[in-house]
Amino acid sequence: MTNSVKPCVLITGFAPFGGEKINPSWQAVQALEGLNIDGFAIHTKELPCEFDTSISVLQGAINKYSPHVVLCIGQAGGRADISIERVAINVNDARIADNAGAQPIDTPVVATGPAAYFTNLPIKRIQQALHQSDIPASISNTAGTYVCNHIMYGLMHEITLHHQNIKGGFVHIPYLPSQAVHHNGAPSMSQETVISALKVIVTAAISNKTDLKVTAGTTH
Ligand code: PCA
Repeated sequence: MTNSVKPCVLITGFAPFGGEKINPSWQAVQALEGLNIDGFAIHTKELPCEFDTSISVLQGAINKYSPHVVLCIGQAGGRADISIERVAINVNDARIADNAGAQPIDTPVVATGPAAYFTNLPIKRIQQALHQSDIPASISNTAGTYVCNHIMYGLMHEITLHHQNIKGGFVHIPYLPSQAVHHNGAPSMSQETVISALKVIVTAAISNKTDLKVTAGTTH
């Protein structure tokens, strides 16, 4: 089953959706294919922006590579910084149809699953490492209710059931400048900065240190 003896990291990005021509997550993620970061090989996979198939495509890549760390990346148009997701909830509530035309409303991701899963990545350490690299980043307490929340819930469910040694989580990124020009006033981040951010996140995720006890809490 394991065809990769060297330790590795699996990073996924999504296909474009919602009328966009590109998805900045896959644009950045594919630039990391084949890199080696601190002895970990980087493998990448583009996931379909579809409720029905995204989790099985992710499961296929996990089974293929047996990664130590799985990082799923997605576009969050309108967010201004790298947003490190803390939690995924067991709800699909689609504002727009996905790329297969499906628009689930208030269905569970996993019928028998718990209400939510937390990431097991050291999110505060990741945030600190990004800030030390001068990259704006924050902890997010909602990954939304669309395909990104769906994939994060699916990932953490898979880890909980079958791969408890894997560290996994989800990161949302802003529009690229080339997208933001079509969304009046929307914030953006350059691809170069996003690629640097992904490298910083991988380094922090594989460091195997426990998380920091620093607040990233909000009062509203
Ligand atoms: N962003 C969407 C789905 C795919 C993506 O890149 C989301 O935030 O749910």
